[in-house]
This record gives sequence, C-alpha cells and structure tokens, in this order.
Amino acid sequence: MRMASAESKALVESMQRHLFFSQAKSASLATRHDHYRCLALAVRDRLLRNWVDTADTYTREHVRTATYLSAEYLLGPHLENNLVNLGLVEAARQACTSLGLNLQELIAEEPEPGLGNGGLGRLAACFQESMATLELPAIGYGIRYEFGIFRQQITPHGQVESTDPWLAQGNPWEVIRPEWSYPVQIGEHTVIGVAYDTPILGYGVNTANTLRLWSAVAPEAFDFASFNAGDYTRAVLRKMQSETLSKVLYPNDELDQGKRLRLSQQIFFVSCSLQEMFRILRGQGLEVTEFHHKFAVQLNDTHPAIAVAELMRLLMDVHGVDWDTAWSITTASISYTNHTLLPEALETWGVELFEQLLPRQLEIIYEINSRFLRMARIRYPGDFQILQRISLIEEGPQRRVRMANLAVVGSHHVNGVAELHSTLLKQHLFADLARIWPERFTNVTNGVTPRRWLAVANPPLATLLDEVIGERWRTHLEELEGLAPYADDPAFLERWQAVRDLGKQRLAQYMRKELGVLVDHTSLFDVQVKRIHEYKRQHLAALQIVERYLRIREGENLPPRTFVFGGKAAPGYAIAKLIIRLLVGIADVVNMDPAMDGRLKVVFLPNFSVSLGQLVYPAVDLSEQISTAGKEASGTGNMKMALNGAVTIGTLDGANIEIRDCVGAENFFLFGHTAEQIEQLGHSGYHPMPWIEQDPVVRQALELIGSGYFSEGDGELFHPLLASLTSHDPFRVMADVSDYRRAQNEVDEAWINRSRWARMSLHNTMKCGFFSSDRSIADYAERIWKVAPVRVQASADAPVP
Ligand code: NBG
Repeated sequence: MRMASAESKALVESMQRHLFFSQAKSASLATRHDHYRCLALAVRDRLLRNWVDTADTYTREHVRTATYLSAEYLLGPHLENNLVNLGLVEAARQACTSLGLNLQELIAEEPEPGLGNGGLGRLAACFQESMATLELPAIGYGIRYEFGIFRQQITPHGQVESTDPWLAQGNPWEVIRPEWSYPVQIGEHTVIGVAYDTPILGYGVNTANTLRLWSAVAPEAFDFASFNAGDYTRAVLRKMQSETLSKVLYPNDELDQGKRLRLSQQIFFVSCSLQEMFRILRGQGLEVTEFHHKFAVQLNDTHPAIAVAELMRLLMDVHGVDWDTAWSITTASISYTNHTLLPEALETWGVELFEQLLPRQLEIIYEINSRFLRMARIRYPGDFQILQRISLIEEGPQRRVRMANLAVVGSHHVNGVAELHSTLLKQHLFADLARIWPERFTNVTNGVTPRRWLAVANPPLATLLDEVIGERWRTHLEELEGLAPYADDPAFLERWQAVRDLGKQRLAQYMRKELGVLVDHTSLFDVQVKRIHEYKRQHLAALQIVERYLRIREGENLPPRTFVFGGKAAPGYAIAKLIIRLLVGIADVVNMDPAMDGRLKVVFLPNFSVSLGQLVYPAVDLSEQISTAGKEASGTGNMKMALNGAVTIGTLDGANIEIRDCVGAENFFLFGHTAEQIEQLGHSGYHPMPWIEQDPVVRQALELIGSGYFSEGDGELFHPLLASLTSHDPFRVMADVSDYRRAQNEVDEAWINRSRWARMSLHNTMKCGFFSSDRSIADYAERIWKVAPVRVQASADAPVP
C-alpha cells in the first residue's frame, strides 16, 4: 500500500502536469474526457521506458523477429489493460480518488479502436499481448482505419448502422513516425504509407512491443498546376483518392461492392510492412538474403496473402536477387493461418482487376503457378482435375486468383485454429495440397489472454483466485487447476456463487441504466454474443425462445431465464439482419407479456464490442455455442465464457470439442449432429421438411413467427428467413432443433440444483488453462516461427515521467 501511495502521488502530479501542458486547461474547465486523457498520458509516460528499452534491446541484439500481418486488430480500450500490465490499478484508483475523480468513469471515456470485425481481429489483439508477455520479439502490422467497424443501433426495426469516428477526439496511445513511410504503386497511382505506432505492453515484464499501423497519404498535398488553373476540386482530388485507402474497415460477409478498394488496402499494408522489414534488415547491417533468418512472417488469414508475390517482387526487382533464391527466402519466411472453411469467405480476385492494380505481382503469381504446376504434374501425371483444383488460378467465365492457394504454396507452415478445423482443412479445402506437402499442415488451437479476459474483465474472480491459488495464473493459466481441492467444498462454492452474482449484477445494472430493461440477476443468464451469421445459428436460439414462451403460456413451470444476445450483422447480409429483427421482435413481445414476468426475458445488447464483452463474459451462466458442426473454425468467445465460469451448451464444432475434453462431458451440454453426420446429411439429399413434420413443437413456433406475432401483425416480414429454414435450411437448423431442446431441458434441471451448477461452473474455470493465448503463441514461436524470448533490460538512465 505504501508503494501504491508513492506511485499514486506521482500519478497525481503527472495528471496535473498533463492537464496544463497537454490539455492546456485549468481544472475548472476540464471535462471528463480531459481527465481521461491526462490519466492515459500519465500511464503512457510510464510505459514509454519499456517501449524504448525494448526497441533498443531488439536493435542491439539483432534478434530474430516474428512479424504478424493482419488486416484487423480488435484491440479494445488500452487504459485499463495497461494499468493491469504495469501493476498500477490501485495507484491509479487512489490518484483519481484524491483528485475527486472516478477511475471507472475515466476508463469508460476511452473510445475503443474497432479495427476488426470479430474473432479474427480479436485473436490478433490477444496474440500481440501474449507475444509481449512472453518476451518475444514481434511487430504487428496492419491498417490504421480512420473509421472502424460501424456502430450498431438497435431500433424496433432491427439494426441501424452509423460510422465510428474513433479518432475524433485524438488518440493518446499512438505515435506517428513520418520518417518511416513507404511508397506503394497501385495501378497508375502511388500512395504513401505512414507508420503509426502503438505500444503493446507485456504483463510483468519490461517488454513493450510495437503494433505498427499504416495510414495512407498522397505523395503531394495537392496538384499545383490544377490549383493555379483555378480547378480547386481537381487539385485535391488525387489526395482524397489516396487517403480513401485507409479510411474504413470492410465489414466481412459483404457483397462484391468496393472490392477494388479492399485489394488496394491489402497490397498497401503488406507492401509497407515488407519494405519496412528490409529497412530494418539494412539498418542492422544484414544482407537481403538473410531476410528469412531475421524475420518470420505470419499471414493472418488470406487478407495479407499478396505478401507471397510482393516479397518475391521486392527481392527480385528492388534487391536484385534471382528467382530461385528469392523463392527459397519467401517460403522460408512466410507461414499462413486459415480461419474459415466457408467457401464464400475464401478470397479470390478477378484476374482483370488484379491486372489493372497489380500487374507485376500478377506476372509473378503466374510464374509461381507455372513452376508449381510443373512440379505437381510430375507427381500426378495426366490428372488434370487435380491440377485444376490446386492451381492458383481458378478457370471459368471469369478467371480468378485464389489467395488461399497462393498462401499455401508460398508458406512453410499452414495451420487451422482448432483440432477439428485443421483436420477438415486437410480433408477438404486443401486436401490435394496436403497430399503434396503433408508436413506443411499443422494445428494451433486458439487462445485468449487471461489479462484482459480475466484480470481486467472480472476483478471479483481475479481477487478470489489470488487468494486461493496465488497470482501466477495471470501468466500460467494452467495453475487454475489449483482450484481442485475446493471443488467440493460447500463453503467455497458459496463464495464462488457470490462472485458470479457480482458479475451478473453488474450486467443487470448496465441493462437497466442503458436500455431501461429490468432483469432479475438471479435468473439463468443464457448468452449468445458473436457476429450474427446463419452458420452460428442465432435463429436456432430464437426458435427455442419462442417454444419456451409457448410452454410458459400453457402453464409450464420453467426456471426463470434471461436470454442475452449481442453482435453485428454485415450491413449487406439481409438474412442476418432479419435474424436481429426477429430477436428484437421476440424481445418486444416477451418482455411486455405479464405472463412472462419473472420467468422469461430477452435482451439484445446493441453495439457489441470488446468493452461490452468485458462486461458480459463474467455474467454468463450458459454459453451458447450452437454453430452447425464443421462451420465454426474455432470460436474464442466460447473460451472467454468458460474461463469466467460459464457452462457451455454446444455442438461438436471448433474449439467446443477441446473445451468439452478439458472440462469434462459432465460439465458441458452437448447436442446436435457431428461434422461428419452433417456432411452425410448433405450427401443423402437433405430436406428440412421431414424433420419439421415430426416435430409439432417447432412447427408451432414457426407458425407463430409466420403469423406476424413478433412483427406487429406483418406476416410477410420474416418470410425470407422462414422460407430458407423450411425449403433448404443450409445450416441444418431443423436437423438439430429437437436435440437442442432436449439439451436445454437438461440445463433447466441442472440449474435448479444450485450447488450442482456452482460445481459445474467452477470446473469450467478450473479446466480452462489450456485456452490461454500464451499457450497458442508459445506453440507458434517454437514450432512455426522459431523465435525465442529475449529479456529486455531496463536502462538505468531513462527520464523520469
Ligand atoms: C474466425 C472464425 C472463428 C475463429 C476466429 C479466430 C474469420 C474469417 N474467422 O471461429 O470464424 O475463432 O476466426 O481464429 O473471421
């Protein structure tokens, strides 16, 4: 405490200094946002030493470095995470109190950088933090989108989108590095990428790695000739066009529109990042042919797959290396993680577009392809079908470049993100390629950082863990196993439940304050938060709620439940938006019906985000992980929920399988067809109708929805959704609906035995140590990147903040 108070005094002084010298205000004019900025800047001052020391150490020791190329980073707010990682939470709380401020309120002031769509972007953020915590030399590269993922409002008509100007009030965490900027040629235009650096602090170490995001600027502010000729619009047009490049993040699952800009974004950030790696190489006196000794380059999905051609181009055209040497350097540097099996999500680009924007890279891709197919032809003489399937170019009315195939051919390792997914990659999507290079394919199961998803998100649980198993779980999550001696201790289970109650009360309070919805925090919190997509089957959950509604109306006595949903639908994905509309319609009816009072509530949380996730995950009793088996590559929300003590109801899909293996079948509610059975259903000519005919309960629910009961009498509104479910049902909702009901009934039974539930919950937390992103990253570093930790020494002469 004495330490904390010395620290807190110093923080107070820093904050006061920043109010004057950074915000240029007196206390009487300062807004809450000013105070947030003062605290953020005071914290930044304290981590700069780590950041500068880290850069110095890496430069001095010529370390081998992992570079992570990702079009998305869903970072979440930095302030609280940095306080936790610096061990300054208490000091900051004291500092705020002594200034008459509230730490939580200041933390809530920070706009979060929504530079990602969902799991893939959040995984990239967890990975950055784990790399720093594990003291691994690493740089994250991406795009500094001026507008992140859209903001979502929920109205009675469903989702409404608006822009997310997250930079409008400035960003205290980034430093612009104009001295590190690079030109990128796209078609006839040149765009300049300027580096913006954000420190990524490790926990309990001196390491602070760099996340370097590129922002696009025009080579010249405006065209003087046009300006002089009086054509002002034209004079600035080029500048605007160039800067559009890093303007906005694309929502995934989006239609073809705007794809041209997306390909431009990809080459833009990939080329800047690779050019910069050469700059670092040169700066350390290394030869270009040592590139692969210095760097491991990780592709986060296919968005950066153009790196294969661009690295070849830079090596040959800029650095004068011959083809064979360039190819061996490229394939020794690059590795690729696949994050989806959904065919519509696999990127391909029309050859014409490619030709217009990236003619030289296309030429290189053709040459890679012809050499690759020559090799494959020897292996599969005369088998043209295989050659067609593995070719980097898809033939057809419009020829297209297959980015996933390019990524596989150009990588030394390819991995999926959970056991099942990696297996399916080898059996289906990349079956032919995996036969050529079996040793190339591997698995690294995803993980989540315990700092943000437990220490930051759930302080009451963190405190309880500290007391009974010590503090090391933050970096050694497997130490949660230390809870085992308490698993049957009734007194401890009481405390466990009390901690869980706090999380639920906090969420209930938020729903009351922000949405005006009153929920009973002692009811079962049944939660599904994730992107809205048919394969994730939020509509399966919706059907289940309608069924419950009918059962309660008929007088059945079911334990009280609160269903909570959250997540965004891609603006162009009509059915997903209709699913939101359905959930909102159900909520309106259910929450207004006095017969449901104290028994059933439905809440859709608008604008799900990292910050909201921090509030939601600790409050979950039942974690809904109900995707069609074989479709969810991994899932990471499933891990965050289980880690915080939720029990899962789920299919054998993605990482659910591994979660169930870890926590035990008796602590997991399993239902539904397996991936193999789902595939079989397809082969035998699946039709939903026979399933519906056998199931009067679901029939009644479908009819009620079709009658306009949840759409103010509009019997047409949900027609597209119902037609899809009853005619082809692409995600096999009807094949799983009755088994889902059975599992949900088991949930009801388990829930009423409160001590049994508490034990199940405890087991989930206790057995989730495996799902730390530290474990995933240690695995990448050791097997794929061959990058070793480097201890950062604190310099003795750093300036005092
Ligand atoms: C997503 C998968 C999730 C997985 C995350 C992180 C894409 C393309 N894929 O199941 O759908 O957890 O990636 O690996 O966003």
